[in-house]
Amino acid sequence: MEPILLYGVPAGSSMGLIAAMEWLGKPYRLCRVDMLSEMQEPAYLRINPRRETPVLITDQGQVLTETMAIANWLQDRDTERRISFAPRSAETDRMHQLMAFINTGFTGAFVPLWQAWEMENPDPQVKMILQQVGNAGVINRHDKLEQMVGDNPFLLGAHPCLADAIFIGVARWLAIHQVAEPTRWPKIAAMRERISRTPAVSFATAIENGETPAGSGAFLGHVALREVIERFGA
Ligand SMILES: N[C@@H](CCC(=O)N[C@@H](CS)C(=O)NCC(=O)O)C(=O)O
Repeated sequence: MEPILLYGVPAGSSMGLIAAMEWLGKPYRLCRVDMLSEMQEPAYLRINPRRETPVLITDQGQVLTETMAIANWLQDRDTERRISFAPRSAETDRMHQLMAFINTGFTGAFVPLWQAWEMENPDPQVKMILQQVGNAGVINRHDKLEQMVGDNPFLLGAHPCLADAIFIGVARWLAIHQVAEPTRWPKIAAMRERISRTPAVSFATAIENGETPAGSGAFLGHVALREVIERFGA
């Protein structure tokens, strides 16, 4: 079977993994998960007991959670090195370094902002503190990433790789939460712009928006979440 990537809407980080699937160019399917409704249902816990996206159903029908594990699965199957580099190379080490930074501190800095955003009947003081902590963390992590981004067109050179995929799924959260002007970090802003203009990211964004874009040809269609849970859930 083809692997199935479960991606979360609205604005899930998993959008970047859809782009990675496109760059990889091997057949895959998608499963759309509304994080505000479907993911809150008890049935979703059969797929991910931590109630999160992304999730990959592998070609062996195994459920694989966690962005870094899914990225590693893709890297292992990237025999043509379209989104990764030779094992044990300096580029691979650097790619893993950037992926780890983006998936941990950089992504995690937004958590208080999402918590404030999701609060029902919020206590204004609690909400304000969450926003202050979130804004400070996001600014700090952007300062650090700005120092790490080189002068290449993409994070690791002339072509996008898994690090660009993980970055682009999260980079838009800066604007969503209106933390600061993106131009405050010119290298990050230029990188985001370049990655966003790739056909794979346009495709992934259109998929998120519920459109039916023409992609690379690797995408074989959606599978309903109910079917995924029935077939692959615990
Ligand atoms: N450690 C997980 C975190 C994934 C994650 O934070 N997913 C978000 C969407 S981008 C989510 O599912 N959030 C659900 C929620 O917090 O309600 C990973 O790296 O895959």
